Amino acid sequence: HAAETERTFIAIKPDGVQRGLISEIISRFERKGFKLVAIKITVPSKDFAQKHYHDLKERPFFNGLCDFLSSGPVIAMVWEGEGVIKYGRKLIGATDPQKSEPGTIRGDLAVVVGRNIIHGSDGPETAKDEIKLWFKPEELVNYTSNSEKWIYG
Ligand code: DGT
Ligand code: DGI
Repeated sequence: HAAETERTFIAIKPDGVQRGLISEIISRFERKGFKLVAIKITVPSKDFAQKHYHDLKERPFFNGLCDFLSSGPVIAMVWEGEGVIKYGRKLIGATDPQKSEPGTIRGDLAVVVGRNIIHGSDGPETAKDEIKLWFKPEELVNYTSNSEKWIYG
């Protein structure tokens, strides 16, 4: 049903991993009612980080940002659910944690833009591209969660 129509790419960056926030972040998506369909821990290469952030390559912070993403383990995930792309961004909060609302992941757990602990796809096209960049098709798991009927009715 509708729960299987939309997927987004979410990554906990090296700062989130080092600060012990993996379970905190995962639980926010899980408790909302979204479904985890892929997950891995990986240290992206600099080249890979540049591919991930290719849209930002003209920005002055691009090099530092790619160095940072490739500086340690990242938790890469695909989450599924109705409206998960847009609502995932809402759970994450504004790019600059000084501007993210309390109650959001960045608002509650981060302070500066260069260490904003999490990435989420910003639209259907980037979601598709990022899932393809980070995961092989066979790494995505199709399953029905027992709670779906209680989440979607
Ligand atoms: P770090 O790793 O926290 O010690 O600091 P940086 O400077 O290595 O890391 P980052 O990603 O904040 O910045 C990379 C470079 O980009 C750094 O030389 C400063 C520059 N930069 C960062 N944000 C901005 C910005 O908003 N505007 C301009 N013009 N440059 C920026
Ligand atoms: O999708 P977002 O992560 O919310 O935002 P984005 O795609 O515009 O930027 C990607 C990342 O780049 C962001 O999570 C942190 C970094 N970034 C964005 N704007 C700035 C920045 N880093 C620095 N240092 N300065 C910025 O102005």
